[in-house]
Amino acid sequence: MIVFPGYEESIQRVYENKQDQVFAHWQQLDDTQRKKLLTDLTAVNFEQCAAQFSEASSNTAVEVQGFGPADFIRRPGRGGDAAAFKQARDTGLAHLRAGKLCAFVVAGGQGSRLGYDGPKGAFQISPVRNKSLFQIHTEKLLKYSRKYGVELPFFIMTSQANHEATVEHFKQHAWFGMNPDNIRFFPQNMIPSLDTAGKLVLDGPDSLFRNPDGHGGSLTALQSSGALAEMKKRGIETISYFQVDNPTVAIIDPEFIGFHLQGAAEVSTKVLTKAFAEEKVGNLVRFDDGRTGVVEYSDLSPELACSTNSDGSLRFQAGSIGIHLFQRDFVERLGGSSQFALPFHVARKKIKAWTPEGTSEIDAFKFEKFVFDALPLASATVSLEVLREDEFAPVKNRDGLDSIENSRQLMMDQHRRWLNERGIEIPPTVRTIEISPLLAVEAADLPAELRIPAEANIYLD
Ligand code: UD2
Repeated sequence: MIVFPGYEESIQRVYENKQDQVFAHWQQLDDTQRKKLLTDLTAVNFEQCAAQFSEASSNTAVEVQGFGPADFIRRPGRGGDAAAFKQARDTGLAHLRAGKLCAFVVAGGQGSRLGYDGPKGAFQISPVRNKSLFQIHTEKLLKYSRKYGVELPFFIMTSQANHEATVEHFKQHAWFGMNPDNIRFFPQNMIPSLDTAGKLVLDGPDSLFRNPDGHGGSLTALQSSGALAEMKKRGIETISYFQVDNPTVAIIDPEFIGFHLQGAAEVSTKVLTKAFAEEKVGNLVRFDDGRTGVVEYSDLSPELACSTNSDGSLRFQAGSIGIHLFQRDFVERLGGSSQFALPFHVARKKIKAWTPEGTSEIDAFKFEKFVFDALPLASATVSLEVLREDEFAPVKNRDGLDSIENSRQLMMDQHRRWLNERGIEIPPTVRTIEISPLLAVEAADLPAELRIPAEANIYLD
């Protein structure tokens, strides 16, 4: 057994769990490297690794049974009750104006799929001014804040890969006008990947191969980073959760908040009608025991995804788009109890593993938590329908589906619709158009007397 002062217990645990292959090159390491490797190993939860491996290797793919489609609140004009929406709005506004809301974005991802080497949130996307996703979201919050006369703190989950670059992006742009005291960054946790024999893998002589623990890890990271405690101190009761890659998300939505509160929900979620059967969004389901949940597109068989009702509509038509509300005390309960822990989803992927003989590609298991697995753990949930054109323009890929171009076009379409709604004429010369969130986060914010010059590129602020 190797020895290193101060790490006796950790070393023993590594041997007890038969993971001492990570010490094969011990003699070649200097003391700094040894300490670094042992620090990584000290953070490993070996029991959890063993349980994850046993599940991953037993090949128990998620069984596509035991659930059916779930119901949701429909919008007025699509079967919903306009009076209920008005009432929900009033309830939501009161909660919001009382300072009980904050915004929370999961932004651990990198822009690699967009061909951008940096935090995804720093990717520049707006059609005229080329604002980054972070700028759009922050300016929206500033606008909501002014509009509703209340401070709206912004919590941002980063990852180890992009934490510093994210903070730097905000610093360089003077926090996009927001008071930095109201912005809090914290990185998500990482967990070890395992090879197909359940062994820990190295990604360098002194470091374990680890991957971010998924956006489901955000709920534990909120707790461990102290963000939840800060929310409590600020009197925040409800967390408005969204994904960084969606520039049209209505971050603060009084109707959604109102329905959430009226339903005494601990978690609520927004859904839209899927564009096609196998669209890459989660599927809103009702489990046989009555609980609501989401089954990820990759876990729903093509047969079920494509199954239809007698009128030809999709059986699983409600798609989850990663917009949720969480009660703070529910997240506290989740973070503080292993009973409520979210399950891990496993993906078999190629990874670059380091060994003393060199680096090579190997098959490995990566583990991730999905935040929507919190839904079935809640005592009550609310699912609200939104319109795709109002709230969903994800930018995922350089080209093809959910492309950069698509997302820009959807933003422009939304802004054109707002102007039309307000009766503001758009001259035929206009090719690209962008409304600053600081001017409007919905049509009603636009001054009806606004005049648009006959030019090609229009930016309204
Ligand atoms: C996600 C949803 C899908 C649908 C779709 C809508 C999951 C598993 N899938 O699919 O159901 O709602 O979005 O756009 O939720 N992130 C982190 N840390 C992580 C992993 C992800 O911060 O460890 C962030 C990431 O920066 C992004 C968001 O979570 O903002 C979504 O992640 P994704 O792009 O991997 O999810 P996707 O598109 O497969």
